[in-house]
Amino acid sequence: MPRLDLYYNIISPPCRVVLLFAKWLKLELNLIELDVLKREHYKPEFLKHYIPTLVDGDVVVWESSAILIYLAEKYSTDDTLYPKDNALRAKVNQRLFYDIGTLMRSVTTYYHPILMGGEGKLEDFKKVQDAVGVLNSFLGASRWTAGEHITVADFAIAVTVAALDGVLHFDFSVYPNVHRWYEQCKRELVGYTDITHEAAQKTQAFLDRFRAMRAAEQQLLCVQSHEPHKEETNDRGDQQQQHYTELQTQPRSVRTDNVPASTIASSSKSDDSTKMATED
Ligand SMILES: N[C@@H](CCC(=O)N[C@@H](CS)C(=O)NCC(=O)O)C(=O)O
Repeated sequence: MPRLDLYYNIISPPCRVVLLFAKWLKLELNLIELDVLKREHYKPEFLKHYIPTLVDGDVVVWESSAILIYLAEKYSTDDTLYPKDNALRAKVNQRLFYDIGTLMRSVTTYYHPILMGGEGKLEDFKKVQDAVGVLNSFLGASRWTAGEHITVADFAIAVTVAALDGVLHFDFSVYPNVHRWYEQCKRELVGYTDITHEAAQKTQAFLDRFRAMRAAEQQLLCVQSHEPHKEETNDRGDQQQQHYTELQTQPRSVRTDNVPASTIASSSKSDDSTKMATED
């Protein structure tokens, strides 16, 4: 058995995609958990900066879809997961790119202001609906997203749809094909319930920390704005400035303008085990 290191955090949807696919392939992963709020993904020993990252001997792969393809090509005996036939493979690739470039992007764009305590924009929600409508049409004539067999695309898209469910409580009833396929994913993807349940619990803890850090940051900004003149700054003021500077150098994900999209998509509030993330 090869040693496969996965740098990950279960609250991250792309990481869950890899966890689910590894279970399907019955691969044992050596899991290395990184805390993005502590900037652990910027430590010198981990130079890739993004999770999930897979290390298989000399081979390092990041981007969840690239990891799926790598694992399927190297470790699967089932050619249907990532077909060798050109036309079939093109269809699977198209589904994967649609997920990352359209569906997941629409979810994170809409959800970002909500995560920050505001409201999502109607025009962004319409883009989510359009993207789900496209998925519904993919699934109109086939059991899985790219045909009659499950492929890597189903793992990727299932986690995005689960985020839509868990975070946005999206109503799939007007997308019957998506609804049917999503229920099928929940039943058939090995480990789905356990992974989802653990993610929901940990995401809630992440959100609590995230909001506490943001509240502290805002409070300090408020204190600063009431300081009359810089020359009046005393020792206490210096300490506040230092604390503020430290907060500003917290992980990019803590800052309003830079919250990692996929982490966003993993912040939900329900701990229902059928939901992908409390997320997201
Ligand atoms: N498209 C990438 C997304 C990876 C990603 O954004 N990962 C987030 C966690 S969900 C991350 O590592 N963020 C760290 C950062 O932005 O500093 C994939 O599918 O793997």
